[in-house]
Amino acid sequence: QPKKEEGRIEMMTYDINDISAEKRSELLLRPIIDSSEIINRVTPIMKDVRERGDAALVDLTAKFDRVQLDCPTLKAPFDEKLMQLDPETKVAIDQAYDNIFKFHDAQMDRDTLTVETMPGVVCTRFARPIERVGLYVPGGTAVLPSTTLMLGIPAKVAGCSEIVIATPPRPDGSVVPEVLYVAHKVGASHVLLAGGAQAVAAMAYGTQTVPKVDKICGPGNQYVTAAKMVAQNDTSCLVSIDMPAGPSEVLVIADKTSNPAYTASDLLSQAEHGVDSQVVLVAVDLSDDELRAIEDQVHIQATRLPRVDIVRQSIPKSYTLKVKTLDEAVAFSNDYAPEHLILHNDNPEDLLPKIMHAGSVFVGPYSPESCGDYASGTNHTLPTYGYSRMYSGVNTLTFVKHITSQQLTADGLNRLGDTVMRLAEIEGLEAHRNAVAIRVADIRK
Ligand code: HSO
Ligand code: ZN
Repeated sequence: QPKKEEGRIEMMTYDINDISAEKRSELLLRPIIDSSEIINRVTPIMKDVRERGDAALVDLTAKFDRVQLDCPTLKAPFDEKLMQLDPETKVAIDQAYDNIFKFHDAQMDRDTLTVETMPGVVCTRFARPIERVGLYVPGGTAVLPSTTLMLGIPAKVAGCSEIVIATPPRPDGSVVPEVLYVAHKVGASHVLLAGGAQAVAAMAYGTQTVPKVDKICGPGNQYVTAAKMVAQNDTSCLVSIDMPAGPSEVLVIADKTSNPAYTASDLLSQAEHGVDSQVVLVAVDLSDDELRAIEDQVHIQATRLPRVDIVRQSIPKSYTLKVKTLDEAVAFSNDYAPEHLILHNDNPEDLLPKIMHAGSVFVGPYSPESCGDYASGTNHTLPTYGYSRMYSGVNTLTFVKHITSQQLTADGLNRLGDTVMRLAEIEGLEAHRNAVAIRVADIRK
């Protein structure tokens, strides 16, 4: 590896054909999170909220957010004065809302699935909304009205009857107006001004002013994630969660046809999220000069960013992997299972059939991740940490469950009866066998 220049914002570089199998495995790993320690820290916080409700929320918000609230909850209808936006912001949110609504509305499962598996044996499946949902909108280093859109719209489309949104208050104790505007648009019933484990606990157990919910969704820091996992494992509150979450991440595949400035801009839009953001560039058969052009752009663009201090920490922890072929790139990406995958190669759409694991894919030079983060229509709450191997991002069906039903005719039961009776016999469950036998005896009389 060539020596790094002092002060240059640069990723590490590896060549897939020079590294050992161990190194390749290591590059696929995310930072290890010691969840037991974090769980030990969130458990007493959650117990406090469970026992003391709103009083605990007020105390914990004073302690962690340094904000003194009289009441932690806003109830719909929300005060219009608290959601005043400048006209351009309102137009932008409304446009994003419409696109996200369109894409998520199209995902809704409105038809009953009906299959006659045998003559007289009819099985159906139909969707019902999860009634009460809690949506966590993080605060932290950036305000995130976009996350309110990404969680609130699918919940609304699914038909959830109670939408509770939790978000940390601003330093003056007020709610971010953009968040409240979106909360209003999606028909939220409550906005809880709290963050962290205390917000999750309030929604999981309910308080004097916060309704208890059935499912908690949304990204958050390690404490939020740990609290969601604790709540999910606590059968006394009977709550489910969307998915485990880790730091946000992107993998970009770039070949000779890619625009170095575009590629760098995509790497940086991920790197600015946080010091723990994961950024990977897979460079396909690039010459030293071609790679250097991307690296130069990363450095130049990074130094101009207001969040350069965050990027200075996240970029050096990130890496470029040099590969010879597109197939090597895809194989690595599938093993990494990124949250976001950006394709800056020739005929990028041809690669899609080979992509096995990714939260969301951004195809070609004019599809920056930023569009999916905000406004094109897809959801930005996506599986991180390699969980895109088995989890989908948040979507309309996140807020829906399915019920199945069946109806057999006498003829159907007559045809199926012997099979069921035989299987019941094998399992030694005589009452099961009898429930069929008693009917079949009548039918066959
Ligand atoms: N890229 C983030 C989402 C986001 N970006 C919100 C900007 N605002 C995680 O997918
Ligand atoms: Zn983003």
